[in-house]
Amino acid sequence: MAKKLCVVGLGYIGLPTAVMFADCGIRVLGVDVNEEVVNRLNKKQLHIEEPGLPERLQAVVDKGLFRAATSPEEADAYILAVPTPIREDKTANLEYVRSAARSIVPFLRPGNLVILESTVPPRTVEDVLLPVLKESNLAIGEELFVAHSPERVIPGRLFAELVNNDRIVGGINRRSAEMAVEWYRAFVKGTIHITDATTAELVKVMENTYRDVNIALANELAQIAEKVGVDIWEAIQLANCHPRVNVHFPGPGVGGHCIAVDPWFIVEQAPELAKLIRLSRQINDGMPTVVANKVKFLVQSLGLDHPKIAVWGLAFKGDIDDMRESPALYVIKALEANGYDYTVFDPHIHDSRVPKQVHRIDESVRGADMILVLTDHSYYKQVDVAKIKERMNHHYVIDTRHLLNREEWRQAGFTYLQLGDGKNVSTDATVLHEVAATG
Ligand code: SAJ
Repeated sequence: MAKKLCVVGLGYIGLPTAVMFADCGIRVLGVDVNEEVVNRLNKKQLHIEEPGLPERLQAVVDKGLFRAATSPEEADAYILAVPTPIREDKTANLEYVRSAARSIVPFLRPGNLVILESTVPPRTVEDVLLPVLKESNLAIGEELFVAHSPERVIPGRLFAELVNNDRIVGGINRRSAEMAVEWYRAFVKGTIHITDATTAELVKVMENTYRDVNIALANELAQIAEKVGVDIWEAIQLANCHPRVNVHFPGPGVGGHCIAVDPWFIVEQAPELAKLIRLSRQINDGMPTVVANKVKFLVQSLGLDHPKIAVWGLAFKGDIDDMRESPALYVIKALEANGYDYTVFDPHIHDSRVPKQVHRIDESVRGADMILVLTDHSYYKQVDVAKIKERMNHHYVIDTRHLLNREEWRQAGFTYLQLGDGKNVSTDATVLHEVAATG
């Protein structure tokens, strides 16, 4: 009989992971508290977008290797892939981890393995998960084996990364880690590194913190570049020619449920020591305001009484449909607070909760004074610039992502402003001045 795996949490990580195991011939039960998601998955309908997922889901449901349910069952191993949101006070809310763990306790049997994949503050396995699992009355580490193996995949390239990335497996003891490695061997081609659970927890949040701190540095440098008359995008390209330098890219802020959140999990454990980490979070969280101020400056320079802004992008990064913690949401709030009229166009997101969303690019720019690029979707690079221009009232672009072809837009008659571009701003400022003067 094929081995059976129960994956609790069928979101961006749990579902692709479950499908991946099923694809390897393992019988997988996916569990989610959301009944609608469960019903849809059993009908091979998806609630998330990820290249390769539709085909894979269809195949494993058809083969009878994957089904979804709202409660767990007995299995050989359990993977917990539930959200770990952050509270208002920036501490981790581990309630989903606790309730997922409680939900499997009645089904646990000697020899079972429980793997926590959710990103958590260091010590969560030891201090939060194990106390719940002890309620099974199984001897932890002898009858019940427990590991933390953080997911490290990037949305949009998830399946390739699930297979090819190295994986960290931290066990509460050696046997737990070895058992987890045996499971992941089913599809992981990267190296699987063994460590203890707490180290694995820190490694995961360290990786995202490294990225956050580096993005904060890029955002700070972008603002400095504007001040000293340098194009930050050119400067980064040149700096990165150095073999040991990898400056990250500035932008409207850091979104997603990982990089914008995980550094706080370190701050929570050592608030007095995590100074640089906290400051970096604050710099990145301040970027939507920096962007909104740019819009305000342009509106005021042009003397527009009723500005209309075409916002391009809701997702937190390019070519995905995820808007969790997206900086775009904060920029939009600021535009609203300033009383500006705007439309939002994102080819990947159709969400009725988002106000003023339009579903066609021509609608987004009709009567608009400026385009504000907030997400680096490839779609925006392929638009017909001349047609866009025809529909607009004034012709300005504020590109916070260095996404569009500046020369093409300029030649078409647009004034093109980029976040961090202090070199070309002077030219633009002259144009702004002229436009303002001629009305
Ligand atoms: N961003 C910048 N500048 C950059 C890079 C990114 O502003 O130079 C912004 C993006 O636009 C986005 C945010 O940062 O808003 C995060 O995007 P990302 O592509 O850096 O990362 P995520 O959140 O999609 O995925 C990260 C990845 N972690 C690392 O690269 C260390 C991924 O491997 C993890 O699996 C994922 O977090 C996670 O789940 O923790």
